[in-house]
Parts: sequence; C-alpha cells; structure tokens
Amino acid sequence: MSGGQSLLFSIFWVLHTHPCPYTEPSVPEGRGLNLSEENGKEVLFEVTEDHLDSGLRGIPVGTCRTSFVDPKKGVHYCGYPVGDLAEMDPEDVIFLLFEKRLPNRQESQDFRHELAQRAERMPTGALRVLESLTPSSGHPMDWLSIGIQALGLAETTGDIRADGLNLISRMPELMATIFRLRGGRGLPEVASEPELGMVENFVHLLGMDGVDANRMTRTLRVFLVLHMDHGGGNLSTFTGKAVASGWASLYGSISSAMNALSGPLHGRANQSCLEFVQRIGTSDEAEVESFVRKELAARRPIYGFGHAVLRAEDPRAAAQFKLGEEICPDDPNFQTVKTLRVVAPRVLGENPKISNPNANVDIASGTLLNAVGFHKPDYYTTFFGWARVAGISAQILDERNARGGRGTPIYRPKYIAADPTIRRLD
Ligand code: AMX
Repeated sequence: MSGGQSLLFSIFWVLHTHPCPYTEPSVPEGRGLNLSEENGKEVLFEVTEDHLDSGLRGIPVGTCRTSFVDPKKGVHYCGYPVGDLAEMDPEDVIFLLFEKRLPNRQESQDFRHELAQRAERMPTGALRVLESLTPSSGHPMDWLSIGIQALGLAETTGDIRADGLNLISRMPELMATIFRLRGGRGLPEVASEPELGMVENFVHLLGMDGVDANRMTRTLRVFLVLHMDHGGGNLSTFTGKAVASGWASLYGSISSAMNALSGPLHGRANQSCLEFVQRIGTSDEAEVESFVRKELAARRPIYGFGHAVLRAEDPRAAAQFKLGEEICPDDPNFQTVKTLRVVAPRVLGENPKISNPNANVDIASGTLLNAVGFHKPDYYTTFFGWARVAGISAQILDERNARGGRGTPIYRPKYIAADPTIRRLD
C-alpha cells in the first residue's frame, strides 16, 4: 500500500464459516460482521491504524463456548439469558459452563457431590501462607491471588478439568479464610461442610454473628450466578486464557486473571460503586440529580452506569434490583440506587458521547452485599473473583481442548514498532 492513504494497512481476520462445534441459538446483535468474503472465508473485521493502541477493543480473536454478550440483551451462558439462570443453584450453572448443557436431577446431585468430595481434600497447608500475611496488608484481591497461587503450589495435577474443579470446590474455604484472617479472627473455627453447597459452606465457615444467614446466602447465590462469565474478551478472562495458552498451570492462570480483575477500571468498580452511593446519601430525585450533575462537572464518573459493550441496561442490574425489592426494600442505599436508576440515564443521556447511559452490573451489587452484612466495600471484588473462577476455568479448559486436544496456540498478537530505526552503540 502506498503512503498518503487514510489506511496505513489493513489486515483481515478470517474464519471458516462454521469453525465451532457449538451452535449459538441466534447471532448476537452488533457482532459487526462484514459479510464480504476473502478466499472463501468470512471476513469478520477490518483492522486499521485507528485500532492500534486501543486495547484490542472489539477485535475478534477467538471463539467462546461458555457465553456471549448481546449489546442489548446482555450476557447469555451457553445460550441462556443470564436473568433466566439467576435463581438456579450456582453448582448447576457451573455444570452448564463446563458441559454446555444444564444437568438433569441426577447429574446435578452427582456434580454437587463431586465438588463436595474435592473440597474435602483441601490442602489446608496452603491456607497457612495467608496466615503469614499481616492482616492489614494489601487489598483482599491480593490475598485471593496469593491464596490461589498457594493452592496451586500444594496440589496442581496438570489436568485442567481436575484442577479447575478442585479450585472451584476450594473457593468457599479460601474466601472464608481470607475474610476471617484479615478481620483478625483466625482460621475458620468450624469444620468445613461442603455437602451444604458452596455458598452455604462459605457462610457457615465465615461464622459471622448478628447476620441473617439465609438472606446472606440467598444474595450470594444470585451474585455468583450473575458474575460467573461475560464472554471471552473481558480483561480478566482474556488474561487467564493468555497465560494458560503458554501451558502455565490452571492455578497460575487464574491467579493472573484475579490480578487483572483487581483493577479499578475492571472488577474493582463494584467497590467504588457503593462508596459512590453512600456519598450521595439521599434518594430525593432533585438532590440526586444535582449530585450527578456536580460529579459530571467535576469530571468524575457516575459509577454503576455505562459499559464498553452493552447498549441497554444490564439484565444483571435488573436481576439485582428485583432481589433488592425482596431482601432490603427499605435500605437507604437501595432507595438511593433506585432513584439513580431513573435519574442518571436521563442526565448521562444528554451527552451524545456516552454510548450507554444505563445501569450496569455494579449499580446495586454493593448495596445488596452491604445490606446482608458485608460492610467493607474492598471485599466486594473478591466475590466477583470467586464467581469468575468458574467461567474462566471453563474457558481455559475449552481452549486446551481445541484443535483436537492440541489446544489454542500460544497467544501472540502483533505489536508494530513505534520507531523501527536501527541504532548502534558508538
Ligand atoms: N460517567 C461519566 N462519564 C462516562 C460514563 C459515566 N458513567 N460512561 C461513559 N462516560 C464517558 C467516558 O469516560 C468517555 O469519556 P472520554 O471520551 O472523555 O474518555 C465517554 O463518556 C464515552 O464513553 P463510552 O464509549 O460510552 O464508554 P467507555 O467504553 O469508554 O467506558 C466505562 C465504559 C464502563 C468505563 C464507563 O461507562 C464508566 O466509566 N462508567 C462508570 C464506572 C463504572 O460503573 N464501571 C463499571 C463498568 C462495568 C464493569 O465492567 N464492571
């Protein structure tokens, strides 16, 4: 291509028309297909110089079997809209992500039993690594990442499915241990009872006084299901798969994914969101509107609104508003987010630059967690991480099984030298 042209270069990402054994029930809207053909292959995307240094935004790099995100209808797990799954047992949804179908009654029981048995073989020595940390040191997400890495040291088998299910089964005890140690309460005082179910066992091990365990359990079960997966390209999932593509261990890959999730632009937004709601401190419509306008004037984000991919209210937000009406209808923070849900889209919608002025997944999650007894927002991202361990492990397994078991090749996107001039030492 000659100089002076608007496109510096163009590359075509091509794919066989039917590359994936998994058939999606419908093509998600906004997939942006370019239907022209190149050498008999469907041209999916044209890359121009504008895509450089844009964080790979929107560039197709692979296929995902666990979930897809429709910009208007949100995430679907193996074709099921996430809102339809919100009330299911988290264990059944994990089965879905791994097997690409929902379990029947017997399979559901067997799978819960399998997870419980795996949990019983918890290498408790790994938890002692966490005991050596100072309770006040670092963010809880650092502890989660270290804890997962320590579990990997103790028990990696190299079988991705076994390692993934082992890790999933150990998350309740790992999470309870992090919460207790950081709170200065020592290791769990009661024996683990994994047959109770993952969330139930976590609440049991946590042993918090003065909370309604049923409300806490109910909220966490929904939270876990809603956060398990969100397509293949979100930062934490992509990171986990990229690390795994070099055949790093499942534990090392997931630990890396947790580090990716810990960033304030990614998973840690749910922490910021409750802090934001508490700063508003009112549910009066006029006062909330005035607050939102002042924040925008000060160039601060309106947390809980907007999304990189979604172009409507996130159904995961709708599911949490529904749950909030049941578990904490009179909670002042819940009243505030209900007002925000009406006011903020109206105000943000005045700015044509904002692609999606509607509520995202983070709008109500912190409010609900706080209402059921988790009063420290810096722990919220660990719940997000716990949920994602399932989706990311399932995606890593899918990638390792690709190409007849040879696995997806090691990730290697191309970076172009900003300045290819060769320099020599004098
Ligand atoms: N408040 C203030 N400004 C916003 C905004 C919001 N809620 N949503 C978008 N904008 C601004 C962007 O910062 C951007 O400004 P810029 O051109 O000056 O950089 C402009 O509007 C266009 O943004 P966009 O194309 O609509 O969205 P994006 O993909 O650049 O950003 C997101 C998406 C989520 C980072 C952004 O909407 C945001 O900051 N929201 C508030 C924080 C939040 O709730 N994050 C959680 C997201 C869900 C998740 O991934 N966990």
